[in-house]
Amino acid sequence: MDEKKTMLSGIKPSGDLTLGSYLGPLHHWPKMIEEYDCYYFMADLHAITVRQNPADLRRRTLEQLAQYIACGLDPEKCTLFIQSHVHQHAELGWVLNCYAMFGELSRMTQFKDKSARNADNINGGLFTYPCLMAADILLYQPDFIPVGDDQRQHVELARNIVQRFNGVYGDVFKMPEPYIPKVGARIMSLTNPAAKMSKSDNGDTGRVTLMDDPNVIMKQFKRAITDSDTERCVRYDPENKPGVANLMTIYSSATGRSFAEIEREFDGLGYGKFKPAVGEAVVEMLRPIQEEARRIMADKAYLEGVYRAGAEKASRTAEKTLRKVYKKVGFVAR
Ligand code: AQP
Repeated sequence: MDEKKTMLSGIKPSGDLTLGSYLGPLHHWPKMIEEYDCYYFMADLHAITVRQNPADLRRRTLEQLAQYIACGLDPEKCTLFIQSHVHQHAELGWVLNCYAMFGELSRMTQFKDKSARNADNINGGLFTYPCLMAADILLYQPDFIPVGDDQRQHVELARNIVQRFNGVYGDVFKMPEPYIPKVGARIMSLTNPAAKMSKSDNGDTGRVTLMDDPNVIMKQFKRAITDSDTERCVRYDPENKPGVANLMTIYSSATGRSFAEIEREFDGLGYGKFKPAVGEAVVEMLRPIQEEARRIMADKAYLEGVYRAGAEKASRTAEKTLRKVYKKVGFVAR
């Protein structure tokens, strides 16, 4: 019998995957598939809380799948699927809407941030998407979920929903535990180290995408913000030198070197040598991923096979949970 624990994660195809998407969640995922029964998805239902160009959304969803595989997610060893292909997400999402409180949803900092950024489109989905996220998680009864620290609040909400729902109907959902990786947990914008590097910041010079040309990557790093003090030395001090700390985090993730080793390596060399070195390390880290992603993207039949098989497998698991929920709340069986 398969004793592997289950885990699940997804990324919205709301923009091209960035270095933040990679060093935050994505590069941890392949290590997980040996140990856990993993479900990874393209969260297209979540992407439409912000208006998307339909052709771009379709293209990015498939590119994201190709990039997942290129980053080491072997479809034979984990389940890769497109969220909208597994209808149980939207269905359970609705049910959970009825078990989340207006007050709880109003407190979500992401809702506040996103409504401020999309003042002309503060739609209902933006408000209730944490319920859909709870459904994404709970359908698969995972043991834990890897999340960036900005998603911690959503996992808390999912846990509240579980407590509330199980309190009424018995043990329906497994209580999910958040897993927050330590190094590389949060990659900041190269031009504004106070803001996270985001996929949807179009035209932002602070962003590096997974598929950026090496010349573009080098240019972005050469103009990255370091700090304004006169010391100009490479030292890990996130509070006083957030730009340098961000670059050190990126360099450390790309090379496997510790912060102490990096400080020694650039001792007395200043930022003029450090910034291009970070750029080169990133170019080298991404090179094999880019080549593999291009190769996979060219094989549409293969990609289609992967997402169809993934949706079938995910649906089978998700349906078991949904049926149980429908029965518990009192829906007549089909
Ligand atoms: N810069 C980042 N550093 C570390 N982790 C990051 N994540 C996103 N950006 C960084 C983590 O990626 C997971 C999935 O992200 P998502 O696309 O579902 O949501 P998001 O956090 O809203 O990502 P973006 O890039 O900021 O999207 P947009 O621009 O559309 O809002 C999450 O675990 C997240 O922490």
